Amino acid sequence: MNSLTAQGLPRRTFLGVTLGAASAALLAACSTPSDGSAPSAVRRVMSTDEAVRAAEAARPSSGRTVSASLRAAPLTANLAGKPVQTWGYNDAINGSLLRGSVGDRLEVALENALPEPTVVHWHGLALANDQDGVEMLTQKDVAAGGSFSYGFRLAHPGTYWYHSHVELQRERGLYGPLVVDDPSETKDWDHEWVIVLDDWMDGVTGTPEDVLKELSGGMGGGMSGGMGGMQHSGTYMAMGSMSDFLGGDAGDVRYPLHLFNGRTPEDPDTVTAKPGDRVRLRLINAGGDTAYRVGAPGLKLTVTHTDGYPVERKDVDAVVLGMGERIDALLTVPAGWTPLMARPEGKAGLALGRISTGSGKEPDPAALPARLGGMVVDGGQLSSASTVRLASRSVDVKHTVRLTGSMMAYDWGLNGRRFDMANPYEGALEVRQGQRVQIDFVNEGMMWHPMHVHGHTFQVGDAGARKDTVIVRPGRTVSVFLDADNPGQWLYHCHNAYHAARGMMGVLSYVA
Ligand SMILES: [Cu+2]
Repeated sequence: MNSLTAQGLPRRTFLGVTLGAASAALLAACSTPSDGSAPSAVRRVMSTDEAVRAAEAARPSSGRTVSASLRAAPLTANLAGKPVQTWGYNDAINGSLLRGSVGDRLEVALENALPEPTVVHWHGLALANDQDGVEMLTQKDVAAGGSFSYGFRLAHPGTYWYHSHVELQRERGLYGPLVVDDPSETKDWDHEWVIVLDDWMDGVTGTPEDVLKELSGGMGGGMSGGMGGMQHSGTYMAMGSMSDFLGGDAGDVRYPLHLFNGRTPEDPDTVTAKPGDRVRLRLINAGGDTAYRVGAPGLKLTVTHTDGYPVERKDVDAVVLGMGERIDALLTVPAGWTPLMARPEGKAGLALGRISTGSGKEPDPAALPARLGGMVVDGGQLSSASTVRLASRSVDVKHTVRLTGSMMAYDWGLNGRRFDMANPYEGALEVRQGQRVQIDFVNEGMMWHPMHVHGHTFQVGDAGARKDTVIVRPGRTVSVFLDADNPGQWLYHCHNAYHAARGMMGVLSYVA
């Protein structure tokens, strides 16, 4: 059952560095090509290099600075009528909305009041490499009780988000939305609704660490003699979560709650509007192991953007977002109450928000349809707007990334390798500034993966959407293209928190 692991690949060579030696990852190192050929000496473009500063200086500048602060700390939230101990930014699950315009410099003062180190990653932004917030690779961890000042230019408009890049911290409440406005955009909507969805278990049935411990035992943990394993189901492990839309296993983890802007359906986020108003939805999936299918029963959504970038508009009945993805859509409000539902794909549960025009009867969550059908799309199935489509040119370098591992052994990896922060460049995807890069994500397993690349917005196929996170279904290959225009060392990984925690990560490495 576990034939897709590191067979035939060279044994990992440990350099003998420890995780405490943060500087090890910040030094240029020899690389071991993924094809097993002899290591070659290359010069890596590090976050402290002049090329990184030059790229930042070349970004648009409005001359304005937007300042914000984030305090990461333990907190008590109220979920479904019960107090829940967790961690979040600025004393909330789902942190403050951070917002600026293209060209603004965003400065964020992070205070770490957690009992352990943290970092903040700015998901989807093409920013300076040394501000990307990846522990070890682009910055030293911010120690418990410490602080760090992030500062970078906002290069592109759109819907983004920020989160701790210590993966299991994100599974608490350490995330929030980030919107970059385009001053030249014509507003064809009356209201805006920023919506962050999340699968929640922390403090209710256990902790993210409890989940990872159980999952790491593998699905085979309850098997005897290799028979009957499919019946095994643990405290947290979800068995039989299947989605036709996602092509197989939908997820690994059961969740007692699904949150819509940090709230449960008993106490839903509600916006008020007039009949006929248009609402711009900015949907963000902050979940750890859950894709959400979002829609308003009986109403069409006009999809306008995914991962911040415009698409050819499309009218659909529902959208699906993998973890880390965003979709913007317009919704025209009818008179009465409009439930906006997010059903966890392949799992039971509901995240819910509502629009009210001040008349009619409030929707009963229990009476909402179990399934949102009709025309359903995910962001990776859309076409890019012509204004953001990559110029046609030949590919300079092509990398193949096999998505490997299985739920059986819970040995998720890339090209059969578990990421090792002590040796981050092993198997790195090497690129040079100015190249057109093709990355083929080849899913060899039985489960989908939302693949995310830091610091870049790739294009899916020849004319597909511009994205930074794309769903790769089992048995399928998704080819993405990007222009290597943001020098540095960038993580790329599965945005399933538990897959990433098990090592489904690698580095997109600029070399000179
Ligand atoms: Cu994954």
